[in-house]
Amino acid sequence: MLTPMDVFVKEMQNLFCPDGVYVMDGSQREAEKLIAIAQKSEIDGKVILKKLNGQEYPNSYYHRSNPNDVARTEHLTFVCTPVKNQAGPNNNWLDPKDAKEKMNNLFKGAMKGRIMYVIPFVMGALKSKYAKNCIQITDSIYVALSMRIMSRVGKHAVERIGNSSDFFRGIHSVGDVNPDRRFIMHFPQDNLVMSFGSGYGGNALLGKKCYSLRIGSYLGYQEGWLAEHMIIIGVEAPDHKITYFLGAFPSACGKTNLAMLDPVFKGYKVWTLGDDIAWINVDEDGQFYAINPEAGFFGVAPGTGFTTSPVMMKTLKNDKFFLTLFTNTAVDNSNNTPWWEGVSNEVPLDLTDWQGQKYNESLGKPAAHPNSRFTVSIYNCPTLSPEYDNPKGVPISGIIFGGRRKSTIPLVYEAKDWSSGVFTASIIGSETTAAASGQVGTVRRDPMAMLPFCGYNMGDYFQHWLNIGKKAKKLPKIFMVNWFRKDNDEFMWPGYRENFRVIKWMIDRIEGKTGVIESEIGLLPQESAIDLNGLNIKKEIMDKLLSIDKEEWKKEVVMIEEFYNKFGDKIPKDLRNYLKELKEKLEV
Ligand code: OXD
Ligand code: MN
Repeated sequence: MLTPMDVFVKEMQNLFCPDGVYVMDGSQREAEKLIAIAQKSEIDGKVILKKLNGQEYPNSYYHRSNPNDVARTEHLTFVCTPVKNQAGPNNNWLDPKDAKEKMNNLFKGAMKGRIMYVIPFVMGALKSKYAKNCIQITDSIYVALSMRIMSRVGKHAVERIGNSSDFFRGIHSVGDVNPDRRFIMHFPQDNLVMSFGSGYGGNALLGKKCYSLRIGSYLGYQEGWLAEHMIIIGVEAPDHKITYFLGAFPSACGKTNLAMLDPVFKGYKVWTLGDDIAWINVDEDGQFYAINPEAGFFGVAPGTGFTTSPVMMKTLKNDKFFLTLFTNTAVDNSNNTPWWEGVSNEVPLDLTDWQGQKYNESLGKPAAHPNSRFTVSIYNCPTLSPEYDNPKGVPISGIIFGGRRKSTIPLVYEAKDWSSGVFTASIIGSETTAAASGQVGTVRRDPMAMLPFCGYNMGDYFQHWLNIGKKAKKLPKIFMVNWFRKDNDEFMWPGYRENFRVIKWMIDRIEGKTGVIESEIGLLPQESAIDLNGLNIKKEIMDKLLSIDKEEWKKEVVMIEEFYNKFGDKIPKDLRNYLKELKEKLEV
């Protein structure tokens, strides 16, 4: 008897016409075999994987992508719901029938001369009732190997799926990596993603943004949970009490650094549970619990170094897991190590840039692509929380939202309660970065840091957030932070490890140890409530960091209102009321 999985694989084989089919079992032997093949195979005249210096970076390999395929392509990403307004103005939309026809035409025969890899995987710990079963099809060995780092691939997933037809279907082919024939199509109602023409992480590792966020957020909407673009950390105090936080920031705002923070204060420790995605459930007691569905980090390399991100550097240099990948960094030929801006102060003399050319610093371009990445197992992380594999997840006491803003947003403030916290998160704006193709540095609204990842109408999503708050009994506190405020083009707050000072204040708030000052936008720390011991920062700067500039906020509310208006009456009444109140307070 054929299982639904067998039927799916057969269907894919008939569609793609590959030379062979390989079903991944997740074994060590398989890993060695695939790595060996990737070292011998070429794409566009480039070997797929090159071994790096194992003394410096154990089990590490280098991959150079097609230069046209280096970031997520939001303009080519679609959410295909039966009715357009279900996808909302936050998504590109196509009719599901048309989208499937388009994709099937691209897929037809696309794997001739190639192997079709079948990747059974689980997002979440195998024993977790919150984990989900998935199958991805791909013709990219780089994608297949990356999935072995980022998720739990192999026989256990097949066993978990068994005879069920309830699994995510992710169908992927790199095609000819032509941006004119590149599409990432989501079908939330069918638990299905079709992706063609890109090998880039966010477009091709379908368990990540595509499933765990876009499809996941829709499943959460249906099933009563949340799939969020969030880190998960546990902060251990000197008395060993651990407070768990979630943190949502738009791409490349230092989320990964925060997930691995090395606190400035003695006796504190940050335990890492995840750096990108959290699935949040409310348990029988009404308490928020979060799991990280992923098993690895797909992090931005530039800016990662021993001073700024010591834990990540140790993760990259750890030899626990069998494979770490570096994509589109430069390579220092003197010792065959990956190199990127920020990993060392000096530019190596004999450097090959991310496009394979001898690097010439005088041309003023970076050697590593600004969105060059490492793909590394979470089990390599020296601060991995012992609770990471806990099937239930960890109980959440605080949610930190943030954005990258030169002005307007104070260093930190707290929302009065859950629903005003939902409002606060719904109005996040952030300057765009290199993680997505397009203009860098302009402010765009990015509610909950989910704008590119919410798989349904964001108006409905806001309502879902409000509803979840009603379902829970013990609600986490909601905070908003901005590490990036500038004065005369200089960052006012030192950031990095010093951010822990703000987190410590949050713990004091959660434990009711310190009061607040009410402002137009929320609750601000009392004078001297943030521990600045040992930090040389002027009082005027601190005052400015924690001040509200009404004139700036008056401009902000205009942008917020414009954003809200795109969603028409889908914006929940409560949120409209908060905006109205804010305008009144600002005397707009
Ligand atoms: C990521 C992103 O890659 O958010 O995590 O773009
Ligand atoms: Mn992300």
